Amino acid sequence: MAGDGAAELVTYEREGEVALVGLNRPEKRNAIGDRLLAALEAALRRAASEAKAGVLFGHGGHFSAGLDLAEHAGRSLFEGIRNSREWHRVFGLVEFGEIPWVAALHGAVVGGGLELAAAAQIRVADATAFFALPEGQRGIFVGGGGSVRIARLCGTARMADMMLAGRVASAEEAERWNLVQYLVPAGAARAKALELAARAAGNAGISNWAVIQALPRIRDIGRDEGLLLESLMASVASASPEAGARLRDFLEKRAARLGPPAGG
Ligand code: 1HE
Repeated sequence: MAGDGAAELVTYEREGEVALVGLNRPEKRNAIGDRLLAALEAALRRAASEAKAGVLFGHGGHFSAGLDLAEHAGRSLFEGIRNSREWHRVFGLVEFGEIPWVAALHGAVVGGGLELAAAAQIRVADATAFFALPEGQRGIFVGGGGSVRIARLCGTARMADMMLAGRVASAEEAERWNLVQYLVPAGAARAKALELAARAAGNAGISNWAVIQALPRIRDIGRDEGLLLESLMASVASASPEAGARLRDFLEKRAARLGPPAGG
C-alpha cells in the first residue's frame, strides 16, 4: 500500500499486523530534514493506530546519514534547540509509543540515524551496516536523544570513543557492544525485522505495552521503585481478559510449546 504524506519521503506499507515504515530519500542517503521528520511522524502515528508492531528501515544503500546538514547549517541557536526537541518528540513516539518497533539497519547508521535506531525496542543489522557519530567532526553534538539512548545501549565510554576519536563500528562490533541485537547477512535485515515484529505482534497487547512503557522507565529509577512498578504492571497485565484467555490456552494445552532455538 502506498503511503500518504510528504512526497513519499517516508513510505508506509502493511504486511499483516506489521507496519513497514521506510525512510525514502536515498539520493541524500536518507538524511533527516524537517519534512522527512514530519512524514516520519505521520507514518508512526498511522502505524500506532492500525498495526500491532512496526519495522523501520531505509530505502537505497543506507539506513540514514543522520541530520540533514544542509538544512541545519542555516539554523539559529534557538531554532536548533527547538529542532532537537522536535526530534525528541517524534523519536519518543518510537520509544514510548503504542506498538513495538524493530529497526532494520544497513549501510550508514550515522548520527541522527543511529539516534532513531536507538529509539526502537529491537535493532537488526546486516553485514553492510556501520555505525558512527561524526557530530564532533561537524562541530555539533547529538540532538536526537543519542546521549540518553545510545549511551544506555553501548555505554558512555564507547559512545565517547565514537564521538571523540571518530570510531566507526562494524556490524559485528555493534552486536558485541549491544548496539544491535541481531546480525544477519547483507540484504536480510528487513526480512528478519519483519519476522521479529510479526512475532511481537502476536503477543498480548498489554504485555507489549508494558515492555515499551515500563521496562526503560524501570531501568532509569531506583531498584525499590522499579520492583514496585514491576509488581503493579504485572498485576495489571495479569488482570486483563487477554491474559485470562492465554493462560487458559496454555493450561488446556492449546498454546505452542517452547523449545531450544532453531539452529542452536
Ligand atoms: C547529506 C548528508 C547529510 C549525505 N545531510 N546531505 N551525518 C554525517 O556527518 C554523515 C554525512 N554523510 C556521509 O558521511 C556520507 O554521505 C555517507 C557515508 C552516509 C554516504 O556516502 P556516499 O559516498 O554514498 O554518499 P555522498 O556522496 O557522501 O552523499 C550523497 C549525497 O547525499 C550528497 O549530496 P549531493 O547533492 O552532492 O549528491 C551529500 O551531500 C548528501 N548527504 N549525508 C545532508 N547528513 C539531531 S542531531 C543529529 C546530528 C547528526 O546526525 S550529525 C551526523 C550527520
